[in-house]
This record gives sequence, C-alpha cells and structure tokens, in this order.
Amino acid sequence: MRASAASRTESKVVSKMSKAELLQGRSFQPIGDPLSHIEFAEDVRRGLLKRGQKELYSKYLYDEIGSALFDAITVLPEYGLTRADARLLRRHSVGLAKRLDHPSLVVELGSGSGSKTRWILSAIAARQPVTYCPVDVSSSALENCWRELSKLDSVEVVPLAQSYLDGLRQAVELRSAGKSMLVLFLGSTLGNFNPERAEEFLSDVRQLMLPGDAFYLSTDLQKEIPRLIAAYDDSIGVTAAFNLNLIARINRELGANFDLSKFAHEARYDNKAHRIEMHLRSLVRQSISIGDDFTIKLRRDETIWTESSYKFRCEDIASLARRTGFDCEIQWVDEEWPFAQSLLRAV
Ligand code: AVI
Repeated sequence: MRASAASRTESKVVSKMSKAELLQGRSFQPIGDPLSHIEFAEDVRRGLLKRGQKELYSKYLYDEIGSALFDAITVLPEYGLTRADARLLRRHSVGLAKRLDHPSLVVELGSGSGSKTRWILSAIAARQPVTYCPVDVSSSALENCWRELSKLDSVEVVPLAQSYLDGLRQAVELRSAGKSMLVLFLGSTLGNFNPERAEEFLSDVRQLMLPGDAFYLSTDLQKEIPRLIAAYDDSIGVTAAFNLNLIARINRELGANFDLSKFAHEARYDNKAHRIEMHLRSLVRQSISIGDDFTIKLRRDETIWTESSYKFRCEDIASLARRTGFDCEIQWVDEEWPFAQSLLRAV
C-alpha cells in the first residue's frame, strides 16, 4: 500500500504560536522544520527491505533538484495538468470569490511557488484584506511564493514550512473571529495519495475547518491511456530524470551506491485502480549498499515503485466529499485536458 506524500510527517508535534508571533516581521521567515534526515533514512530502509514490491515514498522526489525537475515537467507539452489547472483558475477565480463568504484567511496546502494562486488571491483581496498562508516543505518554493504574492495589495503572506496538516493546524490560529476560511489544494496532489489516505486526509482537513468554510480542490480526470502515459514518460526524458533523481538523492544523502545507468524509468497505467505508477526498473541483477546501513539485491527487471498518480471522475470527488463532511457545491472542468476543480463546502 502506498503512503501519501504528506502522511509520514503529520505526527510531529508543533508548538502553538500566537497570532502576533506568526505575523511578526515582514522579511521571509518560514515557520517550521519540515523533513528530517533520520525519517528519510528510516523510510528508505523500510521501503527497500519490504518483502515483495520494493517502494520509496513519492514525497522524497522533491529535494532541490527534484523540485526544479518537477517545475520543468509542468511546462512539458505532454504534461497537460498544470496548464489545465491554471486555465480553470484564470477563468473562474472571480466567480469563485463571489461564492465565498468574504474569507479573511486563505491556506494553500502544497503551495509550491504559488504562481497559480495569484488570480484567486487578487479576486478575494479585491473584496477585503486577506491573510494568505502557503504551506510547503520546500523553503525555496515558499520564498519564491512570498516574494511574488506579498506584492499584492491587501494580502499578508505568512509562509509555513511544514507538512500539510501541521501547517493547517498552525494557520487556523490566524483565523479572525466570525470570518470564514478558504483552503486550497491545487495541482492534483490528492492523486498522489492512495484512496484510503485521501479519504483520511480530507476528513482530517475537515476537522480543522468550521461549517461554511470552503475547500477548493484540483484533480486530474481519467482520460485516454496513451495521453496519460506520454504525460509521465515524456519524449525528452525530464520525468525519467525526476524519477532517477530519487535514487541519486539516496546516493547523495545516505551514501548509497546506486548506479543510475543500471535503471530505467517506467510509467504504467493500472486500469482497474485508475492510476499511473512510476517505477525504477533494474536493468541487471545487482546489489546496492545503502551506506554502511544495509544492502539490497535486485533481480533483472525487478522494480522499485516510486509514485502513484490517481485519475478521477467528477462523481468520485463529489462522493469523497460527502463521505468526509463536505458538500460539493460546484465543479469546473477543463475541456482541453480533462481536469476538475471542485468547490467543497464544510457542512
Ligand atoms: C505533484 N503531482 C500531482 C504530480 C503528478 O502528476 O502526479 C507529480 C508528477 N509525477 C510525475 N510527473 C508529475
């Protein structure tokens, strides 16, 4: 069973900070301490020593190099998700802002550099001042986000370098009494969670919200398999580099001796589970040492599973919403690259 990108870090205890402390200072100072080296080493050990299918958590794809490669993926002609997300936001931000109950707090889970969020924030801030909390484990992405979006009028940016739920827990401290909150979860990151974890995650988010608050969710939709495969196995090999960087990262940070030339990137579609899977296929029979810690053996053609990306139908999102304490108020769908944005209302 796959763990989600965020699931392994949610148990960390985060001290509560006062609103004054959180808002203190206008220079870039993210709050938090996202992912530890020890946790990374433990997760790698557990995933590679697993009986049967070996696996690595997809959250570890995003070190500095992986994040830069992911940024490159988002502009590849084959990868339509990010452009579809941006088109929908550009087209519907004003309509979305009108439906919201003048939120004074916007929290974005996995904001990255926040480039797509500008339209929503501008539409909301045109109606009333707003505090914006981007939550991300990447400090460099948060810094870009802070630099770009703190220029907007009537927007106060409070970056939180934390896992999604820890960040949201911290952000709700900034809520003004009697005012509503909007939580954004864009980019189809929910697709990187397995179904059980996705449901648990939405329920956890709902617990931190009040009735009437809004959750705006982007999800990639099911489409023709060749289009999906091409999106995850592009012709110039950026996604392959993104995937291979994970074992290169284990070499860099844990002293392993993976030989990258002995692995191939593979993207497959599981038609029953409706998910793209990324794997690293061993091209030969080999053994690999992970520092002085442990050694693994791989058969020729054995794979290490590195990511799942689930593809949905609109009705899947509406029923997931109902099961987790939300009402699906409206959905907008991009026609060019089937992709949905759903406005969920906490009930
Ligand atoms: C971040 N996430 C939504 C991307 C996806 O499409 O699942 C990650 C990705 N993996 C390969 N290409 C992009």
